[in-house]
Amino acid sequence: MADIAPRAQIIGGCCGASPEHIRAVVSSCSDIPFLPAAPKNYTAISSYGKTVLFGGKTVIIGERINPTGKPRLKQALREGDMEFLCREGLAQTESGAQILDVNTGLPGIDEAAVLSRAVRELQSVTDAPLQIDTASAAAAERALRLYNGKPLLNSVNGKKESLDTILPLAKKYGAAVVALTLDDNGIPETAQGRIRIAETIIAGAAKYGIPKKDIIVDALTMTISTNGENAKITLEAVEYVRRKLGVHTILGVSNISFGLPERQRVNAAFFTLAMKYGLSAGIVNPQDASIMDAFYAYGALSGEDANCGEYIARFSAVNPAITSVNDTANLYDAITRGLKEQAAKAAENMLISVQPLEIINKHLVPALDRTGKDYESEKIFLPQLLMSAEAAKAAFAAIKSHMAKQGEAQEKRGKIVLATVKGDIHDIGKNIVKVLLENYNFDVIDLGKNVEPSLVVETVIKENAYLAGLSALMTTTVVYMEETIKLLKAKAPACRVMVGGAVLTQSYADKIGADFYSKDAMGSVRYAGEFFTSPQYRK
Ligand code: B12
Repeated sequence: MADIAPRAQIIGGCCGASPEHIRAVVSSCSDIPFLPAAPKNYTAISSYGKTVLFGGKTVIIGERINPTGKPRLKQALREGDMEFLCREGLAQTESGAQILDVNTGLPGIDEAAVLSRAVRELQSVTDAPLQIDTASAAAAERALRLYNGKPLLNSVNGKKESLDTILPLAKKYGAAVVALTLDDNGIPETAQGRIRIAETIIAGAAKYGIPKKDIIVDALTMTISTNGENAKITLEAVEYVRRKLGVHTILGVSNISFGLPERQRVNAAFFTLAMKYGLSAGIVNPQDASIMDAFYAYGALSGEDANCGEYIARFSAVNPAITSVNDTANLYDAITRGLKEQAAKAAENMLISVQPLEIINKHLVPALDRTGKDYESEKIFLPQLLMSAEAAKAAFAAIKSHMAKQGEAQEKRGKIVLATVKGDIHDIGKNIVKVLLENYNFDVIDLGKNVEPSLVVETVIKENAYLAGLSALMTTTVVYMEETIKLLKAKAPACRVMVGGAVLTQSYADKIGADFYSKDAMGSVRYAGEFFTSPQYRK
């Protein structure tokens, strides 16, 4: 930005710099005058590496990391399942969220501990700035302390206790703060009442040295299902605060439709109106296509989106994947981007005209290969890898149910014990093998993943199975494949072993004593078919 001085103001050294080095730096710079940073009038929220400015197009804040009305998120918070939170965060930024709201308030959990963990984990996987959303000052303080950047603290309100505890925290950690227009008398039923509270908070903040630019007023969205004036009251307050007080505004949009059917329609219309009235930031569900459609259409209509460029990019045929959550993305794209619902839908659509195996070999596996390569080269990280795996599984579930419908009940053609070996939790490939074998009427006993060699052997003996299939995906786990084969040869010598998995090769399979190797699942069907009809196999 033009008014940021293009020269270093502070020079230092990190853990590798010795005292002599620092001394030398200080002495060589001592005659450079120090220019204190000039105050700037931006309202900005930042992460370690990304800044979001308020005042241009309405800022999209993702609302989905908030347990209210979300049983799956509640469960994740109770179980400390931070991967789920990270996935929610990444899915929202993928859909257009610029800031993520993080609210972990739930009865019976240690909110301070969970919120700070959530902040730590989220900021390790996304560079989207966070809005720390809590009613507890203790939880806010812990989270603010470890946050990397300038956070948005949600929230302070007009009650004395809130002003006295939250504002000092915001000042101490340099946070911008959301000001809720309610006080000891509740939520005023007029725009004027809410504006008065906003003014009280702004004045209170000034006493702590918090400038107006760091206050973002929430004039509170109340549902129109209880009072037809509610939208008007909120919008009038938004307009006044933004235009007359010159202070930024924020609203949680979805509450407007509480109690109504087809809520997304009302939400989108209200969001459009609010943007027109001066809404600086909306806390919305960015995965709701109607909300994002309204956002892009408004940008084009208001002229904020120059030449309708963003609108066209979103809706042109070039980028069909994001036109709407309901639209079909192509399968490869949906898997690499970790979009579970789209992946399932894309697979279902493909099944109309493409054979299941072709979908697996030409779309599903190559997509996972791409993700694997991106993971290896650190273009993506574990949460994204997990999201891709989830998307692939969803696509495969659709393929599997399609195949089940087509399969006919026939006499079983032989029993096969199947497992992903010890230490390895990759089971997508093994599950494909299983479904194909079952589809060809083999009787599969699936021991799952991370299976001890001894369990494979015990099952083979107990079930009197003459064929075992082992899968391994990592260089660190093929050793257990070898161990399992050795144990099988010693304890159940009549049992044949077929192996597969991305890390294996024919020569390695030979080296570890496997009877058959295949680079794909169909090979297992061929081998099983030959084996169960061969003279070596006696029922
Ligand atoms: C999806 C995935 C995951 C998912 C797994 C989800 C699941 N439920 O399976 C998650 C995110 C959980 C995961 C975790 C990890 N992963 Co991972 N993962 C992958 C990825 C991207 C795709 C694997 C996959 O499903 N491929 C698609 C399936 C269909 O292919 P397939 O398994 O090879 O199966 C086909 C054939 O091989 C054959 N086949 C398979 N089994 C069998 C068996 C028989 C009998 C036969 C005949 C044929 C056969 O048929 C199948 C269909 O054609 C691979 C990269 C890659 N390209 O392989 C990395 C990869 C395997 N993962 C890797 C790593 C390092 C890990 C982690 C250690 C990461 C971490 N730091 O935590 C953990 C491992 C945890 C553990 N202990 O196992 C590395 C392994 C590196 C190595 N050489 O050892 C890879 C190669 C990524 C990379 N390039 O770095 N991973």
